[in-house]
Amino acid sequence: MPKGVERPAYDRERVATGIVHLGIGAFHRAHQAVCTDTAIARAGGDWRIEGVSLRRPDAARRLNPQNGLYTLLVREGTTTRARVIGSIARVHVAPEDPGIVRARLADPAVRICSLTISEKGYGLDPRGGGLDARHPAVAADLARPHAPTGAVGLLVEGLAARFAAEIKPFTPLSCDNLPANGAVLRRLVLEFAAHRDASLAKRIEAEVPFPSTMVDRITPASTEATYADAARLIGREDRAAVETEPFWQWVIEDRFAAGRPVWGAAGATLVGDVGPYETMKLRMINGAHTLLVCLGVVAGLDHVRDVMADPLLAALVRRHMDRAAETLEAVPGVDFAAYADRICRRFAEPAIAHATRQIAMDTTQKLPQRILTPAVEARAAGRDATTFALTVAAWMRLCLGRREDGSVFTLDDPRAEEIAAALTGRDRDAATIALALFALPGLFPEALLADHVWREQVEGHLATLLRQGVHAAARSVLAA
Ligand code: CS2
Repeated sequence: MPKGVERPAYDRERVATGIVHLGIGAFHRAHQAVCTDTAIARAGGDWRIEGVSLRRPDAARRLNPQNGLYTLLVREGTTTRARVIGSIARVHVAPEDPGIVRARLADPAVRICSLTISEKGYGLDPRGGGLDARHPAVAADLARPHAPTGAVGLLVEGLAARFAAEIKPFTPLSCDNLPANGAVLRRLVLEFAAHRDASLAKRIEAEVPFPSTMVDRITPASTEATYADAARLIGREDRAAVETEPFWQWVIEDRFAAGRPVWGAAGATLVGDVGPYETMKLRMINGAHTLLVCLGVVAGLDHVRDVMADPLLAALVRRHMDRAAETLEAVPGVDFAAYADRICRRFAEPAIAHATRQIAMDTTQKLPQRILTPAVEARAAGRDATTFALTVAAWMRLCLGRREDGSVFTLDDPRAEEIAAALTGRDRDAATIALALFALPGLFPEALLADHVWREQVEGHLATLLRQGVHAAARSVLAA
């Protein structure tokens, strides 16, 4: 191993598994797995991670042959630092090994089951926030609860197995960008469990904590450049390498059924209430992301940094952060203006190639918490909600699947078919497009649908986007 590459500072073989993680993608490897690696190095504890892929085998194929080890590249300016992370013990592929997740979750040594399964993995009904029985994994698991394939079904089966064997429950730990992610997961698990057996639901309700967490680290999907730099820096091929920025933040509600790693000693923040941090992060970072990527994709800008290199668009992004901040309650120790400045620097970082298409994925799953809920609040408080309206218009423009230069792209969204059906024959005129997309069941809150002034704003921005383009729309909002 070349000098200067940090390696696990502990004997991996002597550290047993304490965590099962569902959804072992790049984000987990750049965030929680790193913090856990540091925590084990600082204070020991049997807290290594067994990852689970719920669908594709890629992560297992890449990580298992190298005994779970992988390279974390941290990029900033012209520097790329490599660190080898040792916290992942192995990866299971749930579809290839049905029963493995249940077995691992029934192991008393496993005390936490964390998740990064993305917004769409939860099976959340946008209408009421409960379990969506039409979600493919939820529907399949409700039909066969003892052979689950989705996250919620697996958690319930795992908890049921623990109770049956008189083992203390593990703590489910959501690390996805959802508001009150612990409370959301709890509701879904309880509703699912109640379908199986009311007493199981009661027991989960009484005995299982569902802490919420706020996670933050910009993690672009790995590319050939990631693998090439990893190979150069560590001196061997690593197709499991991930790349990220120096900044990271993890705020965790400190309620665990059977302990946790000393994540605090590794830089995480343990608090009693994650809510204000989560709302701030979702509205300021993720909301601004959604605005800038919808515009960026349409304008043919491939990376977040390209959007931020355009002074007009960067000013618009900053304006949106300020408007988002106006909807927030105070967060201990945080100055929103300084927080926004920092996010702008992170977005603009030239060393980070974060694809606008990557973030624009699944926007229907992201709009409610990032844009629509704060828009409702801003309107109710009589505040300016123009940038929220522009974001919705930009998403509607994105839904047309063609850029300003006329080139086409595929909309990557679980509701893409519905969107395409709603737009068939209607994709020319702003008013018709807006009407069709406002009618998507469950997406827009009633308060916005009934707000004619705001709807007209959306339609107006969409008309500008269609006729004059992204820059004209940005200019008109900044001038207002
Ligand atoms: C992004 C997030 O893909 C997205 O929707 O907004 O993944 C974002 O990069 C992270 O939340 C940053 O912490």
